Amino acid sequence: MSTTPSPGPTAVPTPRSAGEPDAATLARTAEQTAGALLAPAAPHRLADVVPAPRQVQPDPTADWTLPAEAVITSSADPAALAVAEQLAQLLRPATGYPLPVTDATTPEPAGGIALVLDGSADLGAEGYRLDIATDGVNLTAATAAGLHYGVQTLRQLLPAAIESSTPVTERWVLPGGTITDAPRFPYRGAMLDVARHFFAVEDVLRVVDHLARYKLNHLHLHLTDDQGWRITVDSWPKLTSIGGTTEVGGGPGGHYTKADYARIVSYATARHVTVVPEIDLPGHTNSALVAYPELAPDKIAPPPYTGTEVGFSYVDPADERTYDFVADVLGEVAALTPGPWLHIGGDEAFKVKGEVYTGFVERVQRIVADLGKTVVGWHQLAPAAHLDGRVLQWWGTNGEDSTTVEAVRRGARLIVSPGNHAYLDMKYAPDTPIGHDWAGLIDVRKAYDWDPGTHVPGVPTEAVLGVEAPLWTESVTSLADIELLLLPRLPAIAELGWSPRASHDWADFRDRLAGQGPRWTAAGITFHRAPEIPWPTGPALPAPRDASLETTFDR
Ligand code: TNX
Repeated sequence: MSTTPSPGPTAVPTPRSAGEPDAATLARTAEQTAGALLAPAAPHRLADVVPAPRQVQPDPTADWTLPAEAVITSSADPAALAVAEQLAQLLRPATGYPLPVTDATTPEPAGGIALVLDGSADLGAEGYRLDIATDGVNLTAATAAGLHYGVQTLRQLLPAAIESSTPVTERWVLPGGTITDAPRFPYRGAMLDVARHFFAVEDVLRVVDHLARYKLNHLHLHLTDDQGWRITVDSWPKLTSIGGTTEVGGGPGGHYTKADYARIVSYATARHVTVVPEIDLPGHTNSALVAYPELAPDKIAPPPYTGTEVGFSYVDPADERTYDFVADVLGEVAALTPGPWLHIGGDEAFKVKGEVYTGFVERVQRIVADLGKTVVGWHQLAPAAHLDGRVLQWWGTNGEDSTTVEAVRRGARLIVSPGNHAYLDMKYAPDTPIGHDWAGLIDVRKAYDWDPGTHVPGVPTEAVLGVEAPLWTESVTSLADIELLLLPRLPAIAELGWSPRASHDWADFRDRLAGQGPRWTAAGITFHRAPEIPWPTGPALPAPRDASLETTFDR
């Protein structure tokens, strides 16, 4: 924490010299004047990061201010350069600085930010080391992913105004010291249900941004459900032309073309987020049955469904045509999927029981394996035979689950999404305007205070691949709704996935989380002002740059 006292309200003198100063001189004068007046220089500590870093060594003598002429250098590797360019894009709007990006073959200019890929650095596949010193910033990682995570940390260490989309006058100080960081779990995700309500590509990209900000690395898209089918399948075109035209509440629905979907995947990939597509089978399939009645057990098209009940629909497990359908759909989805996972749902197929259900799942699991992908499914898959690598997504609300424990004993790994802690569609409080409460209310503390590593009794931490926060969208109709339910709980789940268990501390988390509020405000992001979080009061942003010439600073 800087000890520089705040100067308080002070009038900035209007610069006047012989002749009219040009715009550049005016801007520079304003910046210097403001730089001298704005304080405190480093309003937060090196440890004020969400999720909490593994190791933080502050050096209060080593604060560094980003100069207007700073250059970002990067190892010549294209993926590292891409991270460097993203860093520049994050910093340019608010600073107004040019921040050119160059590869490391050019001599490193003094006082810049250097991104260094160093395979010999003992930082793991996703770790990084961030050194902030008086002569500049060095970010080191073994992979571009590690650099990306270091950039997210660096971003949070700058003043909140860095989130502004237009230039503001601010001293862009980073607190000095070293952060050495790496995640606890390899799988850290969130799910967006685009089936109950459809969301435009732009909305999904914005969700990817929120994930990336908190070092989450998987976006699970729930692409199909009773109320709508959202992804083009060329070999079964009516899935979208008919099945895609409905949603909860009777709205128009919609679907992603393959080009749309590829755009989501490439945007996510560039932010080190792996997309996990889910085709929910054999239940949750009414929209497919409307389009193709031949898949229905009675071969009669059901009416389109726009309500919110679950568990009534299923594709016919006794008809070979169903397996052609599954193979075609999963084949086309796999072809759009660079990541290793294919999620096959499996939840709430109440009308497909016992051996018929497990037989169906076992066939679908083999189809996935033959496509070279790894099966993920809701934990209802547990009784089906094990298949190498298989991952179960556990969404229970009661820790006891002997069927899942047995599946883990046979080799399954677990993604933990407890309905009563990680479900982002649960209300925060009785007066939350949207959301459910079937798994209880989830305030921020409830979202934070549990341990994915030990949550399911009998499942060892080594079998836990990670954690995921699902957002079901029966009651969610807009981007603002999505953000209201995501923030501030998504960072809580992100911290459970990333930070070492030893750092788990509600009071400390609450204070660090509070510091995110002004960032969201500055970025125009909706969030729930949870009453248990000490959100800072006062303006989120300093004055816009132009106004700094004649305005009064009141900070
Ligand atoms: C249960 S969780 C479901 C979803 C609903 C959700 C509402 C799970 C695997 N299935 O179909 O949307 O509850 O919270």
